[in-house]
Amino acid sequence: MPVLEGSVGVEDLVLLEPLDEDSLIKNLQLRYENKEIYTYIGNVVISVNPYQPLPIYGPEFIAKYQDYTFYELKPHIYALANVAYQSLRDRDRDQCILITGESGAGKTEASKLVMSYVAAVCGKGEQVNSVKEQLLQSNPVLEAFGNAKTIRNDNSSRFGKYMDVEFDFKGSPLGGVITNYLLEKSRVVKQLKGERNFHIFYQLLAGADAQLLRALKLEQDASHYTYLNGDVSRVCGMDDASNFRAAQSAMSVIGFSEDEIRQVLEVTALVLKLGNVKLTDEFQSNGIPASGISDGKDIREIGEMMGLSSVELDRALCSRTMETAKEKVVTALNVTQAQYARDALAKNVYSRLFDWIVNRINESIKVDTEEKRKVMGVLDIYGFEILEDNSFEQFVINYCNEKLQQVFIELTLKEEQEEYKREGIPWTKVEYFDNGIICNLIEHSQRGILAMLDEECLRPGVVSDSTFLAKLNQLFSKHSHYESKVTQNAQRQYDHTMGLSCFRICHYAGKVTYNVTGFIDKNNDLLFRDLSQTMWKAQHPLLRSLFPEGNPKEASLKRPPTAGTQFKNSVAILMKNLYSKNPNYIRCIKPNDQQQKGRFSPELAVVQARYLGLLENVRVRRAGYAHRQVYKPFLERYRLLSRSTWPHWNGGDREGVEKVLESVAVSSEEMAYGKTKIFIRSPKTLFYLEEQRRRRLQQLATLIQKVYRGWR
Ligand code: AD9
Ligand code: MG
Repeated sequence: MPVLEGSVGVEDLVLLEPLDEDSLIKNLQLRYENKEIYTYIGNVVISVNPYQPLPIYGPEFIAKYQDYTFYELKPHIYALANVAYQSLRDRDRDQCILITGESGAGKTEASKLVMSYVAAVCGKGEQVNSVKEQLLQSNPVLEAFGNAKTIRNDNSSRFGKYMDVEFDFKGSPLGGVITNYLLEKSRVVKQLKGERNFHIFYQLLAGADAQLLRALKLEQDASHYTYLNGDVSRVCGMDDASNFRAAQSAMSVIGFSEDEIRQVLEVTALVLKLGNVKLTDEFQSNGIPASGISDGKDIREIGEMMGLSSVELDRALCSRTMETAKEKVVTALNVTQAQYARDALAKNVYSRLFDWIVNRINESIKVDTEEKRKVMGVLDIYGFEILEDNSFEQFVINYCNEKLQQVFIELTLKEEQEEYKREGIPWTKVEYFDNGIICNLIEHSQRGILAMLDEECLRPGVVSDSTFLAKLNQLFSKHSHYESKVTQNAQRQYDHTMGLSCFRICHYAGKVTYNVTGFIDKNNDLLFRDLSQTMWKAQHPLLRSLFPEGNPKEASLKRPPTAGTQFKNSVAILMKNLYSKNPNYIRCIKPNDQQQKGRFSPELAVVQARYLGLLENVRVRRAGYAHRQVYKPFLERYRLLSRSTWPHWNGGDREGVEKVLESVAVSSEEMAYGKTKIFIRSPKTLFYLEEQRRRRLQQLATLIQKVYRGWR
């Protein structure tokens, strides 16, 4: 086999020669430059972001992929969606589609392609169409509230998303459930240079008419708002005003009432206005620093909209009540503390609003039936992140990616090897790295990093990020995947890149250095009780409902789980869900950092290929067989190819398959006979069989026509 066959390389990396990183990347590049953005590794789809609309989507292509089997047409996400949907419908196997890759690689677009494919092929009728519409319309709403322009992607999802779509026994959609993960709420109050806040803020200002703006007490000019970076209020090619109308109409399609939509916009406006509350230095009579609100207009308007007096709000923002067993002590906050409280409130209101929206969508798309359902899950979640400065967010995101890699290893690699063992087929063992040890380092319930962090957060006395780090250093001084300045010094390694407040984890995808500054605070994620109690007193029904813990009757002394524990728990639920399904993978690659069409940077791609474990994936796939099928259906499909098995065959299934493959002269190296299945080594052979079958069917059709004419 030549290295790069024809003008567009090989369509399945299983066929690559020689098999190394360099030829893998060259093959992707060659294909990309010929606008072939999809390539297979067996049944895994690699997708390289084209950054331009390609004429390979839409009804015509959907119809084509619906009619052919996986290897018969060019690689495509539609082919994967088709296999997943058909095996869900016809073989009753729940499916999940895991889409991974770094920011801007095309995950969200891929998930939309999967959804639109499935929506196009899965049943008809008024009721079914209305369910489809609701499921599809959840996207513009979640994108408005959960996406933002970042340096890497103009439409970056700032949350992880998993959506289960549920079908009836015929394969018609009934509804679904969306789970969201870790919205990047710090963006509400601060963005990097060149980045924006969440789209909805700009959409609201650009798209609301004068009357709505007046009702929400908003100025149209984005630069008026402290929480919106003045330098990038517009994104090239993005129409905020029309996206606003799309998001509003999507909310009503889903089933939000007009009143609910209005309340959602009011809360959004409130967040924006909170940022403009100016806090200034004040001093108490005893000279102790305090804070106050300098301009009364904003706080008055906010109070009116929330249904609170500005005195109450002022008190909640500028002071803190400490409760002891015996008494309540009110202390004044200095300006820095009050600003912190204001920003914490804004972040909390927004992230709770986002959760509320997801729940509200779920209420509308919930399936209200006891009948057995088939499920297809689609996961669009942040890829592995190594930034210049890595903090708590990167730590949990990378933890999630370790877990996904574990699913990949368990389900694909192990399953592959075990299947050969089960089937009694000789197998040369492929060495692969089992990342269980790293997952354990992070998640072990007593001795994991997350447990240590929780312990530190809950420990009485003076705790800080550095006491947390000291604890890690002590516990993991000998761990093969943990490093810090202290452990390095102990081993006389002198590494100038390691800061004093950092620790490093050797992830499966590479080493990442995390700065512990802020870990305790972010993990605690506590809102001063004064703020939640005040919000709960608000007359605004939606706002008030976002702070149930503010209700004095509900207020328990038990603190809510930390951010890290919540994340770990939701990842555990996700894993359980994924393990119960048949996985399908889409691995997305970003070809350049400029979001430009036609540019492929091999240096950038090779790093991503490593993170995604592509080479290892090909090696396992190649060590084995690309296709396998139980004897009986295989024989049924191809028995017309042999005179021994067609038109009648009375022997066993396996013998029948042997006869078929003998008669089409498939080389013996190309196949192996397992206990229950036939294994075909390369996709080409399968394609050849399909081609033979099609010809034979044509011959038979012509023959039948002749006979029929003869009769007449
Ligand atoms: V992030 O982790 O949410 O920041 P994603 O989701 O991986 O990221 P996204 O799907 O948003 O990336 O893709 C980024 C941009 O690339 C899109 O806005 C499109 O402009 C472009 N893109 C991605 N896939 C395709 C495609 N198949 N065809 C055309 C595409 N353009
Ligand atoms: Mg995305």
